[in-house]
Amino acid sequence: MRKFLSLALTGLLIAACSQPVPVAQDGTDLWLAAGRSYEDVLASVTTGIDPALPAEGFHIYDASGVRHVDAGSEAGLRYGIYALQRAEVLGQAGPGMDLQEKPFYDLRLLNHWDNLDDTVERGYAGMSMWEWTAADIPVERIHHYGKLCASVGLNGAVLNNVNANPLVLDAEHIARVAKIADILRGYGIKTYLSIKWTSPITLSGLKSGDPLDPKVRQWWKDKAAEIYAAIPDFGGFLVKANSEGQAGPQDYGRTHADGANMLAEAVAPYGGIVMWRAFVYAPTSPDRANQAVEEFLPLDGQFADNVIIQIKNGPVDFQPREPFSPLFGKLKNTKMMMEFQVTQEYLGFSNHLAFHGTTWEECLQADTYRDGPGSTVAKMVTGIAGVANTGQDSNFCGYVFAQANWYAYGRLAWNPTLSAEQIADEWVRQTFLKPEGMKDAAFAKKFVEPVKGILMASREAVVDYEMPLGLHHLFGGTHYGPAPWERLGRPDWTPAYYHKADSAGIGFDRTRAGSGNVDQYNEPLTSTYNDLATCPENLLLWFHHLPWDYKLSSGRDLWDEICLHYDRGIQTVEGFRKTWQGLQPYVSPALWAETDRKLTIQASDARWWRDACVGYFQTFSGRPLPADVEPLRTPIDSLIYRSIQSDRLGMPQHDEAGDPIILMPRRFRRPQ
Ligand code: GCV
Repeated sequence: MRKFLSLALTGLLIAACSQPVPVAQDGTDLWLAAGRSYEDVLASVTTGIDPALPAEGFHIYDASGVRHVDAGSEAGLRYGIYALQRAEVLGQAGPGMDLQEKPFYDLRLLNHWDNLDDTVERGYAGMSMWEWTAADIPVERIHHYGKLCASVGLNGAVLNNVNANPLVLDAEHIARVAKIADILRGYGIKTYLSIKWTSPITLSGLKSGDPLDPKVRQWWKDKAAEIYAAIPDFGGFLVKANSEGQAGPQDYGRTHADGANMLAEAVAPYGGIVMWRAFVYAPTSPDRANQAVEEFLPLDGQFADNVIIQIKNGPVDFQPREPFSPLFGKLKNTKMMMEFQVTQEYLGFSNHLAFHGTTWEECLQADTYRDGPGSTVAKMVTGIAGVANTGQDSNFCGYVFAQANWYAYGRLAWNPTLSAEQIADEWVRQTFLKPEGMKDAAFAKKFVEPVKGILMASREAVVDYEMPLGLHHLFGGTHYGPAPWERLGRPDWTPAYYHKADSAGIGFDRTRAGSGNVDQYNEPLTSTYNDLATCPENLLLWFHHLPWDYKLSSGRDLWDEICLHYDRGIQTVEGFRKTWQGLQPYVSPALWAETDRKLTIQASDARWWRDACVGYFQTFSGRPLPADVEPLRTPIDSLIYRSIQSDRLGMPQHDEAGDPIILMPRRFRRPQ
């Protein structure tokens, strides 16, 4: 008996000793957490600049037992060292390693929507990371940012919001921007600025902003000279003009091309560029999705060589799912640039786990058929920009899983053919430290794989619980919660404009019989989208208005299918929570608890979305919920016209249980 007890105790002891011990980390290293430091990797290899290699390219190889990293430039060398560091973490840096790479795009930018008062438009990670209002620039943070960007190959940053403040071009701000540029240059990053069209009027009292007015043209030339004197490698301007109330050349009867070319002329002598946004739409149009093509196609071929048209991935506005913007398949003689949104404006801010690797993979790999089959969106664009999700938070992004989107964006900007799954795998292995005493294989199986599974399923989960089957823009004012009932105000800012639900059915008719949006795509897409038999079901209600009893491929009615998708979204997030619960032994307590709280909020928000949308649409469909879905948690009468309480920066508030704090509609609120 004694022998048996002692054997059992030894067994227990061994089991206890072999328990993995999570490594404490707080997420401030982001994906540079695992592996050797950049400096250690650099010190361990022989480096060389080889002008025969592409400027930003590198070659890692072994010769005579020595590891070499050669590159076309200092920037290329940096990318090579980071690539080697990543390969080491991924176990791909064994003897005989031979890796040669160069970036697919020359322009790989982050766009910061940071305001000069330090607020960040659609920022969910604290105030502006540039600290515009502080006495001096935050040197340490900017170095940290530079390292993170360089580690994924990003080489440009537009520092300020596209809804620009003209003061960014005054002498004081130019001097400040020059200091930031001096740091970023060390990481191979060029600095750019967004400009306000009316700057000559506000800053120098000019009477007009007409791009054909010689005085206006000279003002911009002088301004460019002033900027380049301070920042010799300044990248150029990003412009939002004649869009959402911003002024632009059309106010003077001129075209986008007139405006862009005037700025292009000002920066051309210095090698600068102009990124002119195609995000334009008028409230009177019957279909907002048509407008970029309507305005820009007639101008194809009229833009200067150093102008590039920056186009959002979808034709509306960074919705959880949109088809790619038809403009990508239409412009033939104009340079185009992709605009993705890294910050999660429409996907739960920094509260919801929504990995965009899959969103962007879907878009980049989509075929525009512009030059025949194989004309992917990735091949149509010559540059790429991502609206950043950074702020002053110590982890930059508000939450560890939000960092995955910055990482994924950078990796796809470097190589748009990478798969979302590979990127997810890389990010998990580089970000989360393997617990002490745990073998690589066990870590991969027990932690990396399940977390990767969460990432890969996450965007579709958001689509399901926010707006499945091609529904879009069902948001309330802050773009966080649901408001399908909203129909007051500017029509193209209201959900009712997009879902068009009535007793007959739901969806936006963009077929030839409707807004004709399908005709902006090239064949065979026009026919594919136009025809109900071939339209992909995940875009069904984007392109078609259908009766509630329309039969889907599952054999179910549209109404039932909508309910099932909302329910599936909730169940998927509940699955994430369960998986994460089981991962507690492997993750730093701080990171584990942070994510656990976020997933609790996400699951509750998913129910709020479902209750609001299904409950509201049910008032039109008049049908019961299918038997196999979770019943609504809150009846529609208690949700309609209500929104979430937000703090002064617009961050939504949740209670201890993670439930959204829902406000009474304004007219029902008791006077204070
Ligand atoms: C910077 C959407 C966002 C705005 C943003 C705009 C744009 O409308 O809600 O915050 O403004 O897009 O991309 O210009």
